[in-house]
Amino acid sequence: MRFISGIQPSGNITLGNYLGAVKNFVKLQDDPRFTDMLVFVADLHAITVPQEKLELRKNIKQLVALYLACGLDPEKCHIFIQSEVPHHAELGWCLQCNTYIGELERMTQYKDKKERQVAGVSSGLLTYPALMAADILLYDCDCVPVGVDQKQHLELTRDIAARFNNKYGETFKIPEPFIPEAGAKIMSLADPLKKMSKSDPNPKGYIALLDDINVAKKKIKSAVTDSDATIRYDLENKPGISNLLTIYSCCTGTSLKDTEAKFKDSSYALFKEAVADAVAAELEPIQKRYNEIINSKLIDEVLDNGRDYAIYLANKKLNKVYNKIGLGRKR
Ligand code: AQP
Repeated sequence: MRFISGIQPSGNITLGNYLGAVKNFVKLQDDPRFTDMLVFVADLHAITVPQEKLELRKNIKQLVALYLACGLDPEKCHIFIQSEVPHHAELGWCLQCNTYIGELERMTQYKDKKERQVAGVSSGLLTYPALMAADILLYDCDCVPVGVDQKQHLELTRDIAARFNNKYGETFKIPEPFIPEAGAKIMSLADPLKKMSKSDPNPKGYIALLDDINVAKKKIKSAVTDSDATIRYDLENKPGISNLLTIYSCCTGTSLKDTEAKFKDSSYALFKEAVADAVAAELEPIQKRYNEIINSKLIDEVLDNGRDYAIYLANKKLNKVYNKIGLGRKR
């Protein structure tokens, strides 16, 4: 089976991106069901909202180094930058022409991000899911590991693929979502009703993988909780504590049930201390490897190989799509 997934270089990669996505990719590398893996840097998606040029370039490189530092192995997984494979944008356009505006307007991420834009909403923010569909359908992927927040986009990808197949004949494989059992949605530390996001203007809401360890610990210790003083998993009434239980569970590999039992008689202060230590233990080795990789030649080598492989696969699929639609001359 083949899988693909990507992350936008739209800021500093957070603990949410790591626990909901990257940590899962690393596990899947050793799952014998997966014989081919593609992980990319979704830079075309990042420009749906304004990005500063130098910051974007820095974030792209940083994300590749973090993929490697978190344990993605270029021997097992092809890593590439989306904009270096132009087929994504080309297929994205074809799929956009087979997607209805009403479908795009229903996407909750579009509605949320639209509200946050102060200086105008780009049409790319609306059409983003058609490009995401192209990212996946180009490679005949069997499944896409994502956090819960991307489930709706993946369902739209399946609808777009089925519609295209109906209209033009069998072209795309219909992919399945692959959502981790735990960590699928890590919440903001400043507002546990909101998802932890790398573009959150309030840095207290997220832990970046490259945050100074003491800063990261401090953010956990000042995470918003409640005044009820009992530690139990209750998303509705205790979202802050539930989020910290999830973070501890994902970082240490302890089940949620065992984590709850372990801390049921703790004070909030001791519990937060333990969560902060667990996060620090997860971040420290990643940061050490990151510092070894960020200025090495490995990044370009990995990206060149990943790009070439992605282009090889994408070319075949795009030719098929153009022939089915009747674009250009027969290829
Ligand atoms: N809080 C989260 N908990 C679990 N998983 C998460 N993901 C994102 N946030 C969480 C998963 O990370 C992957 C990459 O996401 P993305 O960068 O493509 O877009 P996003 O979902 O919009 O992530 P952010 O951090 O919220 O980015 P911005 O702030 O730029 O919008 C996906 O698999 C996602 O599910």
